[in-house]
Amino acid sequence: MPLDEIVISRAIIDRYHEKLINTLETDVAIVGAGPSGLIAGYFLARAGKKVALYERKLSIGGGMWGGGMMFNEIVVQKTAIHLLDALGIRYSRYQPDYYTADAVEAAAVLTAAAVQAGVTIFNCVSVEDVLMRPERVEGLVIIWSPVEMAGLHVDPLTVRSRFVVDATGHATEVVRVVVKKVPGRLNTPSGGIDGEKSMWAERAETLTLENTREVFPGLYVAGMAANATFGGPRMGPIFGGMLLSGEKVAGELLKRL
Ligand code: 48H
Repeated sequence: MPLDEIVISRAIIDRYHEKLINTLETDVAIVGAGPSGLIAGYFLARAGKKVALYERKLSIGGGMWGGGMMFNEIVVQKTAIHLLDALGIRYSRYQPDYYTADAVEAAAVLTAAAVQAGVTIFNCVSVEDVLMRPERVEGLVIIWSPVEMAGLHVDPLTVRSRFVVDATGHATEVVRVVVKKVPGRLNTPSGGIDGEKSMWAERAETLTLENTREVFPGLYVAGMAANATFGGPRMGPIFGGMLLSGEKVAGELLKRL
């Protein structure tokens, strides 16, 4: 039978439509497909929760692909090695407590693990606002990234979720929206975004984990966004804290779902 271009188009439209409809209401909506968002999604989906993950870029993996300054290797400390083992990401020991992994393998395997666990990933989709009921985040407002990039005046769509995770990295974009619209109400020392501090790897890795928590009812922060929100320092191209943060936020949410 000759291949029919219209069947090909119909197959894509039908299948994508199914994904969109199935995720209009979810347990958890994650914003940002960097290491923390992906691993959070992996653990939540593996526990049977319905998870959608929205990523502005065409590529999945956030800042992981580039390693350090585009030297595409990442460093992971011993405390997070169990996560590389769980996912099947290969690594080698560099010095006691310092392990390295190929950044491309890490991003690719993590992405595959999340999708195969059941996370529905929407790439090229930007989150521009939240669904808010008095004093609680209850979902997201989404738009095609190319629409956002072109500055077109197109209204977005809305998805509902029991919890939202801001895993947008340094930008901490979801929290920024909440602060703008409901000023001074975050669960941070200042009530606002305390802001990312300069490099201090040891302290940053510990604080990332501590700062991974609910910052406004219904809204959790994970990964670099957790430090940016609570005023923790940056850590450079060491990724254990990001992975552990994703694991932690999934664990916290599983207690509440
Ligand atoms: C949809 C969005 C939106 C939006 C942003 O930066 P990431 O890799 O995030 P983390 O926190 O998992 O990992 C941080 C790590 O990569 C890093 O930068 C480190 C360790 N830096 C240390 C240092 O010292 O510099 O991924 C976030 C993702 C990106 O892919 C964005 O495109 C995406 O979120 N994103 N997606 N809607 N509004 N905002």
